[in-house]
Amino acid sequence: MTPQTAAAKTSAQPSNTQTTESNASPNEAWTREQVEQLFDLPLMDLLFKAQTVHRQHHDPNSVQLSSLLSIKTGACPEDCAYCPQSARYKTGLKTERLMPLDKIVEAAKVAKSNGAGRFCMGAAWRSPKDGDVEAVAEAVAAVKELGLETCATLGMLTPDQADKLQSSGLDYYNHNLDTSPEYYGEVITTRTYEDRLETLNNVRESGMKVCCGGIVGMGETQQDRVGLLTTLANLNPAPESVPINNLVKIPGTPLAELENIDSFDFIRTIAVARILMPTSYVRLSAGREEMNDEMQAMCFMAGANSLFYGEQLLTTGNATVNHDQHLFERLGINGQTKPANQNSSTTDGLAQQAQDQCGQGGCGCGPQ
Ligand code: SAM
Ligand code: DTB
Ligand code: SF4
Repeated sequence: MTPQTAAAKTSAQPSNTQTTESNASPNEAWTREQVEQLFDLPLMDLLFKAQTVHRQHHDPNSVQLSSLLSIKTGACPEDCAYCPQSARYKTGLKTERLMPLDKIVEAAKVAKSNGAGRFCMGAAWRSPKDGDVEAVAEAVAAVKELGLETCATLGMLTPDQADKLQSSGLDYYNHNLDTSPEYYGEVITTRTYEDRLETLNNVRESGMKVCCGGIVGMGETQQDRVGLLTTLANLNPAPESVPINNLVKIPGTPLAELENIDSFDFIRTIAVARILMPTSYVRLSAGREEMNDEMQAMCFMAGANSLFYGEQLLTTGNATVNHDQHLFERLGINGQTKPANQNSSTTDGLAQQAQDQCGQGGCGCGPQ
């Protein structure tokens, strides 16, 4: 199935009508050729274009902060070749049942006190049982009470399950397409691209916002990145949140020994995502621990305006809060400490605190 037909399954209308910097005419879906032309631009031209689009729709010095918590860890029946949580690979991961409500709320309070605006709960399920959804819905309501935006990623959902989560107060549902329709079968065989599009449709129909992106650095070609981003951009509407993950290579998984993707190819992927989905949040997601500060700054330049924030992703480490706060301070970036619909506030106080600690080696990045 081509991205165009894949997109057509979930959307009646193309989504790029809001773009002003696009090569596509209004009311036409993005074509692969147009997206390929963006990828082929000289890097400086691409960055300039992406930053121009970014400034038309967003505060260029503001970054949304989402914290993650794995609420059910490992023992997943799926075979996603990148994933430490698949029961098929020996990754040494300690499996955990669904976390009790009080522990989830405790973690959400810590995320909030660190400055996160959104709390995302992840579970290693192929698809949750109705009882699981009930339990997560309770957690969502409790986290929402704290004044945080809520997000969950639990695997495939039925329409009723999506409705249940929506009515508990879930703002976003994360379900990634991961890669192009063509490359997908090389990475996952236990569920199809169409299954994923169906869940995305159920989420959209329920009224929740869609968080959907993918992973780069899985051995895919530029054509596959074109295919992923074209499919995402042609969902209608495009996902409100687009996580772009750089593969975290986990020993024991089939993708553990791959070469790193060229840093500039990663930055290009962020820039093209920004141009194709001008109003979406584009999240610089997994893989930041391996990126230096200059690369992250180039990703912000390319239009990334959201981060996973906190010492842990789901099962692997992330950049530390102190390091991020210090980086924001050095770049003059405001971390959005509140949901988008509340008064904006910055992390200046936290940044000062982090800089103090950072100078003492507290975050591991050392004095600047
Ligand atoms: N089990 C659910 C599912 O697959 O939909 C939810 C959790 S799953 C871990 C969420 C997403 O994390 C995956 O779709 C993938 O995009 C991302 N992810 C998992 N392992 C990763 C890795 N090693 N590197 C980068 N991203 C990864
Ligand atoms: C997403 O796109 N990336 C996050 C989140 N959605 C759930 C997960 C990244 C996981 C990285 C490997 C791990 O920590 O297990
Ligand atoms: Fe399971 Fe999700 Fe990991 Fe795939 S990505 S193995 S579905 S936890």
